[in-house]
Amino acid sequence: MPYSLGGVWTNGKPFRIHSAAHNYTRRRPYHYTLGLALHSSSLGLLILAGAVSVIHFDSHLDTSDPKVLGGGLSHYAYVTLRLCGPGANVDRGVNHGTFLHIAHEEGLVRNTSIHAGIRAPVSNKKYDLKNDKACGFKIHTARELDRIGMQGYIDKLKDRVAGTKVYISVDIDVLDPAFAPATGTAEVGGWTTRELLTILDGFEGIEVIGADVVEVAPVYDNPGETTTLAAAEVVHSLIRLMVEKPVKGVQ
Ligand SMILES: [Mn+2]
Repeated sequence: MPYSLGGVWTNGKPFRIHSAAHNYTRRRPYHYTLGLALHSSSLGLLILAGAVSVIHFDSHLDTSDPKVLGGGLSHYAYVTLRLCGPGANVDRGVNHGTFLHIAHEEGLVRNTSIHAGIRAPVSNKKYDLKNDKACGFKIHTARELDRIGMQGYIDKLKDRVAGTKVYISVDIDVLDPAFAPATGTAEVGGWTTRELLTILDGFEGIEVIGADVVEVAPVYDNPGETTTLAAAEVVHSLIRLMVEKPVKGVQ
């Protein structure tokens, strides 16, 4: 079953939280959620976070128009939306490839958002890329890292979200299958675990209001648990960002 960690600010009561994350953060005004989830679960956390810049690490865009890639509304996504967004229209084809499109329609995504690590093919290049831009995203491919270097890549991402509250969503398939084989829609040509961790550590100073790591499927992992080890370390980096730079104006 997919495994994920999400962390999110809420002004109200905290979501049910994992004891480890809770112990790590209870002296800070942060609330975290941990769960088992596909990427569609990020929508529930985004509803809690409000209008934010999304830094979306993934090999796929996940802004697909439900009219093109609709259907497959999962029970989990339905329940999440019912719990987190009483006003949300849940009958719109939420799935792990459309949730950012829905988030945009709900006014949750600022037009300062980013995809990073992208390399998967799109079904209709012209339409999908235009739609993606309309959803508020700028695309940075996985291979762009080879061209502009680590610091250049980090700087581009940080410049785009400067001055805004940021939600970081990490689909583990942003990593190359050599480093994260246990995921449902693996794409070759991705980053090493070290590269992703270095990018995340380079975000020091960003106001991270929430985060998640999704699409890890431990049942597909190898005996060395390569994927879950990588995911755990990504989680650690995300928590550190949130703890070290408290978000202003949130109690
Ligand atoms: Mn993906």
